[in-house]
Amino acid sequence: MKRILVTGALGQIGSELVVKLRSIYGEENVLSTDIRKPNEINGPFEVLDVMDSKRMYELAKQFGADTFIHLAALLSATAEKNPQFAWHLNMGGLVNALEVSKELNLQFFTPSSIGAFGPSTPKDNTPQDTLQRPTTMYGVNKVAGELLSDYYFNRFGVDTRGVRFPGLISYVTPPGGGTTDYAVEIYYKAIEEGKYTSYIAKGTYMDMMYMPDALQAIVDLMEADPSKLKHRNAFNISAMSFEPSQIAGEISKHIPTFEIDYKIDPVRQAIADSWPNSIDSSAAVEEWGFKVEYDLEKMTVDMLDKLSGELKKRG
Ligand code: AKB
Repeated sequence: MKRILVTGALGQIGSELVVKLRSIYGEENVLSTDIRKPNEINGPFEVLDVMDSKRMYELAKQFGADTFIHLAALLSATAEKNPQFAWHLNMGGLVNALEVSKELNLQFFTPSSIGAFGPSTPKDNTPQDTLQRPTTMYGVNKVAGELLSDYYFNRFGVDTRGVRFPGLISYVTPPGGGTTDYAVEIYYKAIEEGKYTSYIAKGTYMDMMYMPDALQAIVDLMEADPSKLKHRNAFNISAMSFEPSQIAGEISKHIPTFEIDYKIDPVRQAIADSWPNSIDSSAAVEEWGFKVEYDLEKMTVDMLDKLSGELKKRG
């Protein structure tokens, strides 16, 4: 990776990934793009609607990109509200990005998700290669995306790579429209109000990861020796698996008066119930040395500390 174009760069992953990539590869070597302009522009930025394939091609060519990181997509709960639009954006944007990567010979990354699994997938320690019959539009998009990325590698030789992200937790940019978002909201509410009403039921386990580990995973996979990659586009990766009362218990160690109660959102609960409890990341460990630094305990200490500082700054 030397000249990197990122789509969806103002989203939850993109806003932090761009900063990390610029710190490694140089500010001028990372082109941040999004459908909207940021409040403040730091470093190279262009407005890009990923449905506009012509502009996407032109921007990548003008910038002299050698790497394409495609993040623009709707998350699971939003996709369920407007499945037709989700298909249009998630698949249309991905095909455009893969075509540009094929035409300009770019290395390519796009994230898949634990959402690529469904109710018939083995629930615990879900294997790397297993049944994938998701029941959400997001999941359908993710499975199709995994297959399409494999196809562009096998058919056209595009150096496509990807991971199945679990829920990502960070204090910088809140996620929008995901099923795992509760695990971010809970920290905001714990600091601001001392209590949280969870839309996900007690006992519902899902995989999660702290953002610094997710960003490092992207860099490590993109830098990995291609001859070692057997899976390429859909590596299971996870740092922890917990359910709402466990994260609440961890927060209570630092805010002893913190309380959690439950008001279940049937749509997001049904999505969560269709996903694994925990996934097996061993293929990622073996093929490119995937590792994490944060477990629930360490993440909670850092989240509460950094988010308190952020919220004070924001007033
Ligand atoms: C979501 O909840 O939709 C995402 C994901 C796990 O892909 N965070």
